[in-house]
Amino acid sequence: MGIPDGKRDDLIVHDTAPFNAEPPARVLAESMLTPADAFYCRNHGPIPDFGAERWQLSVGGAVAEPLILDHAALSTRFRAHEVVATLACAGNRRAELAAVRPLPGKEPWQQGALSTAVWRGARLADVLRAADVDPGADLHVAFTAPDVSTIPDPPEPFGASIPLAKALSEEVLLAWEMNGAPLPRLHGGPVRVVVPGYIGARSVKWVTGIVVQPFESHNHFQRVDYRLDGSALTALALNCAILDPDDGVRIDGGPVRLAGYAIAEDARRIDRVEVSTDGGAGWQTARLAPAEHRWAWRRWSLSVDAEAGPLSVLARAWDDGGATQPESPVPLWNPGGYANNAWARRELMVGSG
Ligand SMILES: Nc1nc2c(c(=O)[nH]1)N[C@H]1C(S)=C(S)[C@@H](COP(=O)(O)O)O[C@H]1N2
Ligand SMILES: [Mo]
Repeated sequence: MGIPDGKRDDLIVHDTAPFNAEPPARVLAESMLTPADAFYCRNHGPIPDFGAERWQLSVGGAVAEPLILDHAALSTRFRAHEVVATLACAGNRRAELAAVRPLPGKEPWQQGALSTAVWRGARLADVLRAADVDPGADLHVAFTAPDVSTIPDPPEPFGASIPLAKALSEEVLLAWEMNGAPLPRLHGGPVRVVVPGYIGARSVKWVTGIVVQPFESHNHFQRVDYRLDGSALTALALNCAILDPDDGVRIDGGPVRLAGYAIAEDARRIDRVEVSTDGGAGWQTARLAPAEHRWAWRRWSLSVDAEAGPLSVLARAWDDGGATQPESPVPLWNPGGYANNAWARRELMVGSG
C-alpha cells in the first residue's frame, strides 16, 4: 500500500505523498550498509523524473568560471571518489519529542530516519575549483533542486546551503552511485549532493544548481525549517539508539544480545557506548565497532543477563571530549522536533510471562 517500486513492503510509512518512510529497527540492524530497498526516504515534494540524459548542473554565483555540466561531463571530467557515509534526518527520533508535547503534522520518526551507503561521485571541491572559486572567502554554497514543495506558502523547490569551507572538504560528493548501483531516482538520481557529517537536509537530491554566495540559502528549508534556536542545523549531534531486540518483542531469559548504533558528526570522535539495565545506576561498556569510516555510524553490541519480567534498557554514547548525551528528551523539545539525542530507551519483556 503506497510503497514505491524498489522498496521493501515492511517499511514504516509516515506519508505516502510525498513518500516518507523508515526501515524497521530489526532491518536497519542487519548490516553496516543499508540496502537501497531499505534505505529511509525523506521527501518534501513529488519525486522528479528525468533520466541522466536530460540532467544538467549549473555552477555559478561568486566563481570566475561558471560551468554547465551534463552527466557525461561530470563523470568524465572529474575523478570519481567513494565515501561510506550515513545520512541522518534532523527529525530522527522525533517520536520521543512528540511524546513530550505533540508535534502535529510532523513525521513521528523512530530511530530509523538514518541509513548508510557507499556513495560514489565527483568531489564538490573539484567542481568548485574548476569553476575557479576563491577558496579562502567567507562564502556559502547553495544547492537548488526541481522538486517543488507545497509545505512553504507559496510553494517552493527544495534547497539548502553549506559553508564554503565544508563544501571544499574531500568528503562532500556530487554522487551518481549508491552501494555500487546507479543512484535510484527516489534517492536523488541521477545526481545528488552528499554532505557527510551534516543533517540529511543538506544532502540535496536531484541537484541542478550550485550557487556560491555570501549568505546562507534563502530557501524555506534552510531559512525557516531545519532550524533550532534561530540557527540553521548543520553538524549531526552525538546520538545513539537500541535497534535489537525490537520494541515490544518478548525475549527468552538468560544472555540477551543488545545491539544498536552510535553516530556523531565525525565517528572517530565517539569514545564509547554504555548500557544500563538498572535505570542508570550502573553502566556497562558495549563492544563498539572500530571507526573504520569517519562519516558513518558505528554499530555496538552487548550481551546482558536477563531475568524473567520487564527489562528496561538505556544506552548513551560518549565523545572523546568527555561529553555524553542528555538523559531526558523533555528539555530538548523544540517546535520543529529536531535533534533529539536523549539517552536511548527500550522496554522489553523477558520470559514467557
Ligand atoms: N531535492 C530534495 N533533496 C532533499 C530532500 C527533499 O525533499 N528534496 N529531503 C532532504 C532531507 S530532509 C533528507 S533527511 C535527505 C533524505 O535522503 P533520502 O530520501 O535519500 O534518504 O534528503 C534531503 N534532500
Ligand atoms: Mo531530513
